[in-house]
Amino acid sequence: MTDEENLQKLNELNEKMKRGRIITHSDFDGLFSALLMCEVTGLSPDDVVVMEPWEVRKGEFKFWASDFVVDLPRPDMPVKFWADHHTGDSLDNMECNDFAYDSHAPSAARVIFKKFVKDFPQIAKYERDLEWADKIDTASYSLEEYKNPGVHSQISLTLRSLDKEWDKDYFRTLLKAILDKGVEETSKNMFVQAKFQYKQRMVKRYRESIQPYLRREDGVLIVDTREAENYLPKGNSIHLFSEFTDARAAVIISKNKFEDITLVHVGENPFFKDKNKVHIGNLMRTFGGGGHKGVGGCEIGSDVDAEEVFQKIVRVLKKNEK
Ligand SMILES: [Mn+2]
Repeated sequence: MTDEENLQKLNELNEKMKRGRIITHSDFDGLFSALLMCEVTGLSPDDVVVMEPWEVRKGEFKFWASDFVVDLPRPDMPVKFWADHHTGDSLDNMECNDFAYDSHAPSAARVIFKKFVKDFPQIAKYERDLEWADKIDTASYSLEEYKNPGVHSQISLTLRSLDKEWDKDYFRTLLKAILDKGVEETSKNMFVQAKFQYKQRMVKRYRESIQPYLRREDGVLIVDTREAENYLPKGNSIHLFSEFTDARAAVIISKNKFEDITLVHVGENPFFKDKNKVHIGNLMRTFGGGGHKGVGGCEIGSDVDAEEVFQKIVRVLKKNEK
């Protein structure tokens, strides 16, 4: 690169740093949080960075003071704006940030909407979509709605594939489309529909492939794939409860052999929430993870006895006390 090109790159970066970025989570709530922030800040989907909560907690990502961070844990440095609703973040030393935090809000998008709708009435049109951001983030839909997903759930299902980098491009493309023509039209897109159909086939395959690793202890479903030889499709506890409607909660434990990390995902039965009394997010926090009342997870490093942690989690869920 010539000096002139270098200088141009630097100037571009400088401009970008002045404007800031929208840093968001890769799920449906993250999508809508970013959408609202695009409307409020005037930033474009190209300024959106998609991340996972654990990437923020790791502390390796370099935030800018000009960033808007949404539906993610609080960054370890002051940013321009932060909004979230997950339990587990401390609000100490917040003087330097503008922020919106409500651990009881059903979605981060809801937190953002509440904060800005008065000053930015153009976001009022997303009211109905937000109800779905709430529903999807808290898994508050009915068994019927799960079996026959509407447009919002369809889009939500398409957000994650096995290719993370590609997912990020897709996320920004979706943002552009929704800003342009709304959820309904976007969901009809041939490409979105193809992804949705594919995902549904994957869910079916997930259910089939975990059968040998699935057991039931009292009202708790356990999927333990730590010893699985073959690659298994990724799935989520919600896909189990449509079959086992009378189970209270599910624990999915797997191992990332490359990084020597044990992953635990816990979810309550979303179709019968009142059955499970345990606050799963709080339970996960005691093991360095996090989440909400009804869903959470943690990563166990090789320095900790994963089996012991796993047994503890199962014991608490079986006891089923508040
Ligand atoms: Mn969220």
